[in-house]
Amino acid sequence: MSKKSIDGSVNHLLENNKQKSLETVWDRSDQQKPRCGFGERGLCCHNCYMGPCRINPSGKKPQKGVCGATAEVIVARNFARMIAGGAAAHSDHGREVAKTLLLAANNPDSSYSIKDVNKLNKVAKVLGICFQDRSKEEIAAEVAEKVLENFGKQDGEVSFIKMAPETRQARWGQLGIVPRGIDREIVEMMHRTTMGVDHDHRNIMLHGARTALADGWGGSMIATELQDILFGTPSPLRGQVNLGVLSETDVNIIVHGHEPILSEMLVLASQEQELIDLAKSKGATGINLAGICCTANEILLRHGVPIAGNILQQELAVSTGAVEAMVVDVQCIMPSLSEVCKCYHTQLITTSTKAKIEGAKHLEFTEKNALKNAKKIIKEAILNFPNRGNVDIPKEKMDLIAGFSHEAIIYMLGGTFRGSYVPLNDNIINGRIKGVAGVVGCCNPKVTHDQGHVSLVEELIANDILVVQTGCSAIACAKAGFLLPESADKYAGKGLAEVCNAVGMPPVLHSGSCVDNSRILIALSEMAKIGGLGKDISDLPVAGAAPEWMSEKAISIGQYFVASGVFTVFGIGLPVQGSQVFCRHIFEEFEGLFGGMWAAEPDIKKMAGLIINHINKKREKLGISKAKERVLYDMEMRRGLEV
Ligand code: SF4
Ligand code: MSK
Repeated sequence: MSKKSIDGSVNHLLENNKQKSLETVWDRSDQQKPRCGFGERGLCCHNCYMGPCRINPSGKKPQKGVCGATAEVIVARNFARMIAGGAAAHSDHGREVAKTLLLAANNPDSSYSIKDVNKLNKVAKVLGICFQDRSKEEIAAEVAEKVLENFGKQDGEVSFIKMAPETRQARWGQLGIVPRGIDREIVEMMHRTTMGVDHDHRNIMLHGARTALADGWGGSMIATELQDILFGTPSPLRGQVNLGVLSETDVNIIVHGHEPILSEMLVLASQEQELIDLAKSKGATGINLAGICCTANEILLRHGVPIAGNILQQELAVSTGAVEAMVVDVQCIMPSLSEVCKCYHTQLITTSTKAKIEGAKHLEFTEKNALKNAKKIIKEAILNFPNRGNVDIPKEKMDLIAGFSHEAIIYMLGGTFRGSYVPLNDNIINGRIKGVAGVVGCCNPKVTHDQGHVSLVEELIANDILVVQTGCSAIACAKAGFLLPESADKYAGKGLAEVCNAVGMPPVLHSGSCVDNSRILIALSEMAKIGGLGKDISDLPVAGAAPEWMSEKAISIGQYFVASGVFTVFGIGLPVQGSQVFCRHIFEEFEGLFGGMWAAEPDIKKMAGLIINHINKKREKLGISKAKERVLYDMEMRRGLEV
């Protein structure tokens, strides 16, 4: 049997689970084979009950749905609805964060407070809110109210759009796709794609771009910026990753999902002496909090809390027998957890009114009862410790450095006095760094777990491309050891390694969770604004990739990257390949519209080749592909590195 993962901890537990007949995501993925070819190509429509309809990909009949919808209309509607789903998830997250900031500002007794005043003032400035001679609570309340308006606005534009380069904003204006209000664009996307409305695939995708921009420059950016205000802007810190972070002697609690509103409170509660004493009274040595998925990235970046694994490791974490409680909020939580938990003592605890699971214990968590309920949850876990049976904790774990918010990248590269993207742009112009790639997204049991992320990143850094990561992709590369400064000498090309060694950073920068892809948008905007690499994001030698994607959120992220001017390539496949007309539109025609376009490439070597070629093409266009080789590593440049 071929290995399901390149991660030894996964293969070890899968082997054990097979003997126990414990079903996991890989078994269920196999049971789905052969998959529906219509669905895989995006050719199935069930938007009304004259259907469901499908288009025959061989060219034979049927070539239209009952209503007359063609392949390109059906594919476009399905793709656009994925964007709407992803944008809704990220933006609803952003809304909860904004409500929490408002609570922290208005209620001094709440469990939340304003941690990063610099970031608060910065955001207030972008929003046009006065921050001089005012209390941080006053400013925060106005910031929260202003961004909350962004969700329900009918006209105008969402606030953070103005952080994009002017040329980019002008392009969006010409295309008529500046997002007006976040909820409005998502609703309109659903309306346009319901039966009998928008039947022009190009027009559908223009609004698809607008909806995705409402996510990247709206909901996701609100989530990231306001989380930084509430919980602190990440800066580099050490942590550990993989199932080996679970403890044989502590009470293990895993927090899984996306919103740090919950996980931050669990971090606080897990440090309460009273609860640590309770854990000891039950025979444990202490409390060990670990994370899975994006909420893990959030608390890793701000507190160094260890990460137990990425999305495909959630069932396996339970099957170690060492987890007293799996606490979940929203997104990427498999309903199968309930079945797996039944085979062990693990208590599955749901916390969001939006996300309940049959068989789980529900302890409602709101921003109003936050710390009190976090303590209650931790106590549940502690009381479960005596029920623990045999444990099988894999030995695999790896050190890492995370916390590269765009502010931290500026500081790393430029120091306190030269804090800007100038040194990064300089190093791209002089060719030590060839370009930057954002490698992000999920894992998918259709392909060998983690392999796409790790192989792609290895290839890119070897070619002097600086990699910025988020989500499960960052966790995969952390497990492979790429997130350590010493990996520069081991894996990076000579030029990239030289820059990394000069500033002490890894060649792969962990920037956070999926909503934190908005950090990458801000970083790219800054690079464009600084100068030397063109005027727009689409001029930069940069690219995006999601080698093992699976979620609607990934499609929304991909589309906002493309609409922001970034060449973006997805692995595995895209559910659009049933229409050549639609493929031509997003793989080719998009470049003329947005300056960025989609690509789909399941072969990771070829994917790396596409990215490297694209970056080289941009370098050539900027006139920096030749000159740098002649002046590489001269004394002046060496001095330039001493930042
Ligand atoms: Fe079929 Fe058209 Fe209804 Fe879709 S909207 S199910 S293609 S009739
Ligand atoms: S979306 S990156 S599976 S957590 Fe954050 Fe979920 Fe991981 Fe995609």
